[in-house]
Amino acid sequence: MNTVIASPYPYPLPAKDSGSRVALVIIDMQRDFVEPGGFGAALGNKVEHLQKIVPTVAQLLKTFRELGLPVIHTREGHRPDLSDCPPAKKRRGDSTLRIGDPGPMGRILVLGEPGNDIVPVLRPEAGELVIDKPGKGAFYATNLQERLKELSITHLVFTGVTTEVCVQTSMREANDRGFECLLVEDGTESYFPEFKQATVGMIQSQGGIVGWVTTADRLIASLRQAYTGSTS
Ligand code: C5J
Repeated sequence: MNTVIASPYPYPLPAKDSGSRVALVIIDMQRDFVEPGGFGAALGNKVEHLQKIVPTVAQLLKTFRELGLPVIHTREGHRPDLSDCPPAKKRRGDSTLRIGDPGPMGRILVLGEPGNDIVPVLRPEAGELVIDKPGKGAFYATNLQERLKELSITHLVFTGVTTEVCVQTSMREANDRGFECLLVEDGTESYFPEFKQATVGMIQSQGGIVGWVTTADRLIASLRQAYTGSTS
């Protein structure tokens, strides 16, 4: 069996041609969260924390594409009429910058606005799944579970932002649905480094209560070994 060096113990990869597949999940790498001049920055967050993972996620994306492995992108956003935004969610946060309000990159967290786009270097390619989600978790009010089943995906590798909010929520939802979940520590970030560290710790605690944690280099080497027979 091919495994990835991970914590709390090696992560098992599905065997080639086993009928079971591993997919990369890239959570919410949206311009509004990641780029200077977006919604996240307007709230006073340090987007530099998030920007530093972009090359790592790009490297993972390239590897999955080269190996012909599935990729799933998510975007947090709401319909323009906000009919899918619970009033409690809209009421939260900074009173001058709420969901649906005009922001620096278009209406905040509204589908189709420039700020809702994925950063150019990670832009989805034709054939890749793009899940628009109104919640923090990627399974809530989406068809993700059905799509994963159709594609025979049983193993999910999580990257993206922010670690303690949408990444962790999605990973917990996936874990509860029986997916084998792996978090790439250097492929996820938070505006708050201490929240990231706490999340990485809690995911792998108690024998992997939510899943496993690894690094991009380790994952890439194992994927190449498992699916091409070579690490280069
Ligand atoms: C995400 C958020 N993507 N922090 N959203 O984590 O509100």
